[in-house]
Amino acid sequence: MASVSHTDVIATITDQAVTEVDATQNEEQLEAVRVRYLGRKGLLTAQLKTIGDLPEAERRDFGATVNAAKSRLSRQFESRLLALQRVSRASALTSESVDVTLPGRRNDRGGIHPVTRTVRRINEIFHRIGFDVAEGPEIEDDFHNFGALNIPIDHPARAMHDTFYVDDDHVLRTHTSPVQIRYMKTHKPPLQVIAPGRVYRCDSDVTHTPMFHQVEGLVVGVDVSFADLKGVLTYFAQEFFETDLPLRFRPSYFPFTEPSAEVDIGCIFCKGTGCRVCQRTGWIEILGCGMVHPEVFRQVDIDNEAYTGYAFGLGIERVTMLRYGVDDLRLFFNNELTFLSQFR
Ligand code: 2NM
Repeated sequence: MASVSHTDVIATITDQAVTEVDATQNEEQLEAVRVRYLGRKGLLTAQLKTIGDLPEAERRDFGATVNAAKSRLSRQFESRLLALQRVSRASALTSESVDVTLPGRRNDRGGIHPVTRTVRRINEIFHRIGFDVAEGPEIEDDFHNFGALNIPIDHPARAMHDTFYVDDDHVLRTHTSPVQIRYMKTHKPPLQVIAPGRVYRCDSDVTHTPMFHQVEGLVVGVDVSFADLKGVLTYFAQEFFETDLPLRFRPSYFPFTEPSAEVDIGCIFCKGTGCRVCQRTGWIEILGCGMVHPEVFRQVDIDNEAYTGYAFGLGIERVTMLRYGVDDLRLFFNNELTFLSQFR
């Protein structure tokens, strides 16, 4: 009778174990159940240890019963383990999946600042017709920025309220003419050069920024005339604005040129009929120019009997505004991407 009750106990334990195995929700719970029944101190393992209590004749059958129960339970564990692994792999596949159809995150692309674009365009146009491109320091001494340019000591341009002074003898250059002065001291005529770059004036309102950009041009040679100046500037304006526009030269005054002129182009917005941009005149001023003053040549040791020359200067921001239809100078200096990204 004893063996029957032992076999019943094993069947009960095994049925209970199978029920618990099937109820597990994850591998951790399953492993806990396995340890409780099949571990070294597990319930079924403990049954096997009672074999010594049985009569000799019953031990064989009992051992076989326990081993059969253990392998039944082991198979049950294996299949439950596979089932749980299938479930957890399936849920990992959904939760860890990557939607390859989602659009990627783009890197923003930089662009060339409109002022830089204009400088490059102007350099190209003049380079094509034989001009050299020169640069120079932004801090200049009084001689290169004023003296050599025939600008008298008491000229209003030298006043503290127009010029940024670094010290008694140095200023932030107020134009790129000092680059031309340096160029004439290091190059013999004939020469043709443009000097683009930053310039500084103590001025700040809706139409003036304390730093802006200029390009100045200079040609020196034998018999260089005002007609040559008109020809080159007309060519430049038509290349730059990509249209066959008229030029108008109005007499003006600069200390470093004589005669001097201011140059207007026919309004590119109304074609000369009169609009808001040209203030109903049909003309827009874009540059200043003239024949280099003999005193300037004397300052840089160029023989003003043998040579003549012309020079001109224009504001980069101004012609950039005209070319792209920009109506506010400050947009060039705000660094607003909504504005700048239109120039990519
Ligand atoms: C201008 C207008 C007229 C100019 C003169 C010189 C130099 F160095 F040769 F004398 N460079 N640039 C010049 C002449 C600049 O800007 C409105």
